[in-house]
Amino acid sequence: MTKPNLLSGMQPSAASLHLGNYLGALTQWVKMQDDFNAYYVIVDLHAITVSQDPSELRQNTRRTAAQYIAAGIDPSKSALFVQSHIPAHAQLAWVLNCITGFGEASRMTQFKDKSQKGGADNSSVGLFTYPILQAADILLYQPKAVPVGEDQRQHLELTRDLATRFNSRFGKTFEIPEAHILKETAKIYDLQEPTAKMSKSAQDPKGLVNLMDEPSVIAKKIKSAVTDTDGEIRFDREAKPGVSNLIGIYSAVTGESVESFTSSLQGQGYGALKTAVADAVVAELDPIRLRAQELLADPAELDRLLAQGAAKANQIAERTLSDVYDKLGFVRP
Ligand code: ATP
Ligand code: LTN
Repeated sequence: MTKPNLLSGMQPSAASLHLGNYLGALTQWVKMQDDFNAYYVIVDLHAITVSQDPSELRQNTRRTAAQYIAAGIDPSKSALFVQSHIPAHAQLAWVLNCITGFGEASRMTQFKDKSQKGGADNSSVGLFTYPILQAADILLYQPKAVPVGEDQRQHLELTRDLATRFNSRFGKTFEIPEAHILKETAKIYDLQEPTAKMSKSAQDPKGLVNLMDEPSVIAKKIKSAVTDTDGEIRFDREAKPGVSNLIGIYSAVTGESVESFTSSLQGQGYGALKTAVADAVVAELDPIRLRAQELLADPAELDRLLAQGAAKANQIAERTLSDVYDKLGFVRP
């Protein structure tokens, strides 16, 4: 039986993924590669919707790829590739631009947020059409499932609307993809500000555990995590966000339930809690960091793996694009 297709994407916008990206998204992508024919794309065309330093972009693209492979994305099972290697993304995006209403695109809340932060004159037209390029990323691969965080729900709705519109005007061309929204319970919070999600755009780097951090750095960050003064080890997100975040991280990393972990620590203090969490996180991340470093030490091999992913992706992307061009009435060479 052939497996259904799955596609997801990540921006190469930082030198390291953080623990939130890893526990909230990447570990689930790793699990899903057995049940789906998975396509995982590093979206460099999306990255340039805001200004990028060229040498950092090049480095971050390879570093992102290395961390995904090190964390368990298997390039022999799934296609891991770079968006700009597949011309069809930009080509289909143009077609979809021409069936998207201006008002429809103007309603995207992520654009409103991002453009407000940078000021209207600093926002590019590329940032405005970002969700339409994302729709192209998805629709080229005919996926049934698209695993994303809650913040991407609106972009997935737009993608479904565009696919439905194209299919009804020109005949069945695209699979209508389902958003597979990653669990809220997998959400990891900032260690210094435990009511805010852990995010690479955080104010204070101490709040963020990075996959590429050395063990001593990880331990130090966890040991200086903000807690509270009542001294009780108990899971309660409202009353005890800092302690609950640490318990949540432990449970997500080890698979042990919150109840069993908290009862094992009864009578002990926050020092013991932090030591247990730091040890578990280091044990989980250290092999990933070392493997990523190994991969990065051989960029030619890494580029070969990405080229192999692109070759697999290009086949289906070209097939879909060619069908789209035919249906539109383009004269074919
Ligand atoms: P930003 O700086 O824009 O907030 P980010 O670091 O939060 O970015 P994204 O690139 O938006 O990360 O997200 C990549 C993936 O990681 C998404 O699927 C998202 O849901 C997941 N993710 C990001 N942060 C967390 C978090 N703190 N907890 C759980 N999952 C997260
Ligand atoms: N916008 C997404 C990244 C992204 C994506 C995609 C996710 C680009 N193209 C296609 C899923 C499918 C983000 O910021 N997380």
